[in-house]
Amino acid sequence: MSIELWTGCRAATMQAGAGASYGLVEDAAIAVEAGRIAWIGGRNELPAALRDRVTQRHDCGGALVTPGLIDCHTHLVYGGDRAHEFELRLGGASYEDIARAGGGIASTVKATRAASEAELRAQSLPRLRALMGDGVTTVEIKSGYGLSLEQEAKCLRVARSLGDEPVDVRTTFLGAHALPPEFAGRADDYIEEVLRMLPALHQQGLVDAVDAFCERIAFSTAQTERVFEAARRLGLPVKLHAEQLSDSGGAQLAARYGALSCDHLEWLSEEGAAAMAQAGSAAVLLPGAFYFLRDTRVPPVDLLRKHAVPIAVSTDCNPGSSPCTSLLLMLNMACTLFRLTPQEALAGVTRNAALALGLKDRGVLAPGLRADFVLWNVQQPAQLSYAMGFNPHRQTVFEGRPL
Ligand code: DI6
Ligand code: FE
Repeated sequence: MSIELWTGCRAATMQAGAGASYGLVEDAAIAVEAGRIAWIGGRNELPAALRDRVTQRHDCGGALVTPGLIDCHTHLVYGGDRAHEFELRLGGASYEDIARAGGGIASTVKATRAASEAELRAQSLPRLRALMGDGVTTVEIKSGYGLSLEQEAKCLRVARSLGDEPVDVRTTFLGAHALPPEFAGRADDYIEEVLRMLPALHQQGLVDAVDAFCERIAFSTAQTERVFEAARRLGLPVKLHAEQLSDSGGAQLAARYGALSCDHLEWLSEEGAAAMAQAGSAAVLLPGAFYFLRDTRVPPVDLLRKHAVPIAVSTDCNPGSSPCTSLLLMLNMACTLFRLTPQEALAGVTRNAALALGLKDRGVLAPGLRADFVLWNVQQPAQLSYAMGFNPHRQTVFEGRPL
């Protein structure tokens, strides 16, 4: 097998263990074989046996190289937009007021159901491409705007089809996102319906993980638990939208089911953080939603640090609470709004985002892992968090293939 060699760069490997460092390698070389990293280290230390097999060389021109970015929480497949609700909120209405009045998620459900599969794909693709332009090589996409078997299947098929692009798409079934209008006042009946949808969607190969929105405007912990039990029966991992608007103990519940992640967490308690640490669940922080909803309650980052809960950062790309398609901007907001360090923020969109998706083959630059990496026109990794709205992306390498 031939080897391609990338040199002329500094590499932020993001390998854990080196304390609060980025795992920086100066004057690095990255050897790629069959879409995987065969070797990474200082250029002068490249083993001769590998050097002899190099068939193609790439000069990175002094770029900083990081792992491909991972956006581990998005709802990017949806129809329409909610600019009008943005205007209503600017006029004084709250996100919860709008949801209770039948707007919010319900209005996106209407637009999503009305869109054909091709239309939905056409509307979603520019959002995905924007993320890819920020160096994203893996993206998680949730369903949750279809809310019936047929419509959820449509959304998940669109999400899967977006994987034709040079990006790895992971799909999450979020049937328990909101109550569809035909089930108004019958949340328990709708949960029964979700329990019927899940095995069918799983059988169609459309589900990598299962999520729920556990909140006073969505589903209770008891209802969430029924969904988690169903996921467990199918051997599917779970995640949870937890403690976004109130502390309902969702994190403890998710931890009992070994959740890959709990997401949002503005109202997370210490008990919740401890439970997550014990279960090995990642905390996915979503500064875009915090910002867009003008939230004032910052997630308890100190508690997460104290209990050594891995912190991930994501766009939460969705039409209602975070119409955001820039993961780089989330780095800045995670630092500015939540006081993450730039190192924590970058780990949050690489190493820890991989944990939040249960993916062990990416998120750091190390031998044997996927050769997904990004060349940036910066010197210091902190520059990626520092800039606002400036994109220093130079090139993405996806499974060893320069794009
Ligand atoms: N939490 C969120 O932030 C999004 N979904 C969720 O469960 C918001 C979805 C929307 O408003 O359309
Ligand atoms: Fe979300």
